Amino acid sequence: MVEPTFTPYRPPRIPVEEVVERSELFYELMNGRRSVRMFSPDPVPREAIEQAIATASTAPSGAHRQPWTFVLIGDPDVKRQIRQAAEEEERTNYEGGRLPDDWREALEPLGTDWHKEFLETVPWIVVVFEQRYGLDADGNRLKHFYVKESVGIACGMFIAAIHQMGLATLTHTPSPMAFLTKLLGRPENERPFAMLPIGYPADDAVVPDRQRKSLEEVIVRI
Ligand code: IYR
Repeated sequence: MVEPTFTPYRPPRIPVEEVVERSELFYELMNGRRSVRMFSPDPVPREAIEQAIATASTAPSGAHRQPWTFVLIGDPDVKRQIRQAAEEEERTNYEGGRLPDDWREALEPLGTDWHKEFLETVPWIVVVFEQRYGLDADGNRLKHFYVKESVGIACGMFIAAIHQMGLATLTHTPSPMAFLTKLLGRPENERPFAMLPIGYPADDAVVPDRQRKSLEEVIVRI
């Protein structure tokens, strides 16, 4: 039996007169984010991406197990291998008939296809792995809880951290992603969760002309 221990939590208190304005400012910041597929090759300091990973790792997680690993890739050769493998899978999806009709139709407005040039253009790729269970130094298994929920929240925080630096990313899930486990040499307790290419958007970047649901469409007040 482990006794719980507690430590004081005293974040600076924001006066109630300021909370609405702050909620608006943060909304404006985040509403300016778009998923980007057209990147600039301009360099981005490694430190900035590592700090964003540190931010992501502050996410809440089931039983505080933090069941995530972030693989940070800057090596052009590894990026090329990732692009090749991702394009091979996506070519089978788009041209080999592996995409179900309803999925193909849902993607049409995005104008995506099997070409993933951006995987080589970007200065950085982060591949997020979920740890289905923990492994200690002796190889003993530690149970993880709410793994997908925890890793999803961490990815959301990572995406927000990237956006607030004025950088862009794409939540990319080349399907299936199993090739990433082998290519990046990850252990058997980890599964690829998402791939996030990161860089400045290209000067001539465009994004699909799509609107977000309004607040009224997503909120239920009781
Ligand atoms: N993984 C494919 C297809 C794709 C799937 C969804 I869901 C998207 O929102 C966009 C693309 C690809 O990356 O092209």
